[in-house]
Amino acid sequence: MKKVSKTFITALTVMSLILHFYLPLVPKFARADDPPQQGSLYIKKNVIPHYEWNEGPAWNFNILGTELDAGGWTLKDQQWGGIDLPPGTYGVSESPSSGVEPNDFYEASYRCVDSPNFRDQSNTGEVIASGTGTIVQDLQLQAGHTIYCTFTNTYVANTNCGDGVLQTDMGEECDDGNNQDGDGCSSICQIETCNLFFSEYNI
Ligand SMILES: [Ca+2]
Ligand SMILES: [Ca+2]
Repeated sequence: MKKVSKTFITALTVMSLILHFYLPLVPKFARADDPPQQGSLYIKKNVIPHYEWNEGPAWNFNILGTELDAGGWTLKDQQWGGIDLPPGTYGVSESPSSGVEPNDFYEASYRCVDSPNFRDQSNTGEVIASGTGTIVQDLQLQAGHTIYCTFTNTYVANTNCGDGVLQTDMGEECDDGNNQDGDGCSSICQIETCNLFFSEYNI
């Protein structure tokens, strides 16, 4: 009995020593009520008129910031991406990715809101940036906040194709004064190439 007590006391001592030296080394896990140390940035793509889900052209989005180069996403109509970032100043730029034809023209605009709630997907809050174009800069992201930016592209038909004036800035490769195919300049003002067909058989 005496031996057991000694063993027990020794075990208690060892346990106490372990707890005394080890516990301070255990990392402090964030509790649910701890304020977030980061903010969130959400980007949504909006194309008018809308496409079916996962259809239509795509755009590349890049996030550049003072804290880090956060990369980006490729998004189609109604798709969105989100990322947690350290507080800092960020910018977002978009560029056509795939499926945007040379004769497709889109008026580009953006609108960013700042919400004091972390990972807020409601797309509501104070408007901190809006305008035309494909680049937004100087977004001030605060810890615990969410900045939600919507990039809208509205399709605009090129009504200048067929007016006989070459407008390369509207994507015209040619303009022969009409909107007909088969005459070397297509109905959407793209150069038509001749297709030569050869018989596969020797008759
Ligand atoms: Ca033209
Ligand atoms: Ca033509």
